[in-house]
Amino acid sequence: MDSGPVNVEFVFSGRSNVGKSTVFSQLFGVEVRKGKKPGTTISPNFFRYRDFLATDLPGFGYIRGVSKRFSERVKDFIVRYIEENSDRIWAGVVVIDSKSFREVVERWESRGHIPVDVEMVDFLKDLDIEVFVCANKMDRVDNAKAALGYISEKTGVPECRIIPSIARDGDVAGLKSALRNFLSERGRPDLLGAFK
Ligand SMILES: Nc1nc2c(ncn2[C@@H]2O[C@H](COP(=O)(O)OP(=O)(O)OP(=O)(O)O)[C@@H](O)[C@H]2O)c(=O)[nH]1
Ligand SMILES: [Mg+2]
Repeated sequence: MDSGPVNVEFVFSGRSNVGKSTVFSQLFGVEVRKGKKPGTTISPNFFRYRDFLATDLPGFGYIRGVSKRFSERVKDFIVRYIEENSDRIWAGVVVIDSKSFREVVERWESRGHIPVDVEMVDFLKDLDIEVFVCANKMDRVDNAKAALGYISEKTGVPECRIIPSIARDGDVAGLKSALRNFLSERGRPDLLGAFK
């Protein structure tokens, strides 16, 4: 039944250890490996429903205990995967750790670099993929409003597309409804059953 072509795909991307796999399993009700250590997801996790596919990509950025060369290969894989499937990828969910986001951005900017999360958002936009930012680990943030505003300012994604979550505690309701609304607006309410 689910063996025909995939026409609609959502990808979940972001730095290592931000909670991508936790978000993914909460949204779709599937068990995937979640880790204490960064670099838990080495190859993607897939969830299929009719002609819809959700893909939990490996994390990018520094991975502890893993060579720089391997990290580069993971990054190349992610970029190639998204480019090759861009025609069917309707949405990219960039998951971030709301607590460490500011610190990471400041570190990269102080070195004159573009933060990888920002780079990923721009990369998706260039491919005409709709971007949602999942601001995860909100339990570790004191001032939610300030944190969400900062994320919006740095990524250039409007605040209505910056969606807070605490995936560890099962709180992904905001992201779930945003993605469901998006499918409905795009004429595919038949795919709403993909969500838990
Ligand atoms: N405090 C807190 N921890 C969380 C939250 N969501 C996930 N975590 C924890 O973050 C750690 C990493 O979670 P994963 O889902 O494996 O992260 P990932 O982004 O898939 O990691 P990689 O596959 O290595 O890229 C785990 O210990 C989770 O329990 C959250 O909302 N709050
Ligand atoms: Mg993972």
